Amino acid sequence: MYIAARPDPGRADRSGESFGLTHGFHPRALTPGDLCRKLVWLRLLPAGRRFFLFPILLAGLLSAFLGCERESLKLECTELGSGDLVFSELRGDQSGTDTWGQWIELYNTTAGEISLLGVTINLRKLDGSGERDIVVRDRTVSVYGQDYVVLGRQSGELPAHVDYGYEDDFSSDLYADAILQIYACEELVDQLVYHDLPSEGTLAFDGSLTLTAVSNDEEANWCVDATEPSAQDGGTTQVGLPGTPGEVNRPCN
Ligand SMILES: [Ca+2]
Ligand SMILES: [Ca+2]
Repeated sequence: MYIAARPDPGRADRSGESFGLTHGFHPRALTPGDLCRKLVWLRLLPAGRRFFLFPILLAGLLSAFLGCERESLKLECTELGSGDLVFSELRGDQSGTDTWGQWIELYNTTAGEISLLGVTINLRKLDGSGERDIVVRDRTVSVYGQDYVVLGRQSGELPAHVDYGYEDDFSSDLYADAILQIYACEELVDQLVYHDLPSEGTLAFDGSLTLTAVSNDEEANWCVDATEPSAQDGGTTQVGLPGTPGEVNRPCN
């Protein structure tokens, strides 16, 4: 009795036809890429058993001979247009007693909700040193249209005013003078150059102006918000000059 070989989904050709379904099983030529993928899997087998030692060694040697490259794992990301998500307020290290912490506030300029999964904040000092990436790895973090989201230097349980904790990526103080960039799927979404991050309160885009990726490039549109906290800011339990995390900024004048 003839038993047709089961179609292997991994071997479907580019036209969508599956080997075995329409043509019966026809082994195709093994390309160097196929061989590399098989060798990578072989090298992932547990190495603790003597039985696997020889094939693993052979796979390593063959991989090196073929010039196999490890397939990179691609992080899921949200595709955004230029200016969809922009910098709105920064809170750096504070000179006095402070419990609010350091954070970066972003604003969704679009009408729709944006997932922040994979969104990356690139930080550099203005001399080019200290470059780091903060990557949002939590798929539950999103921001509604024309609303604000706060990335704070925290890990673990977050305070109420922080939506995502970035301390695992960047535990230093925010730089006093820096260039910050937002990337989504490796596309630049917004850029901000700032000087003199205050040690009392926040550096905030003028809340009386329309916030866009272009208007926030103008340093004259930013000012220090060192307003004393009110009861609504959680002033009874938090210490420091909070700025407006997650809220529209105060007007500069
Ligand atoms: Ca900008
Ligand atoms: Ca704000």
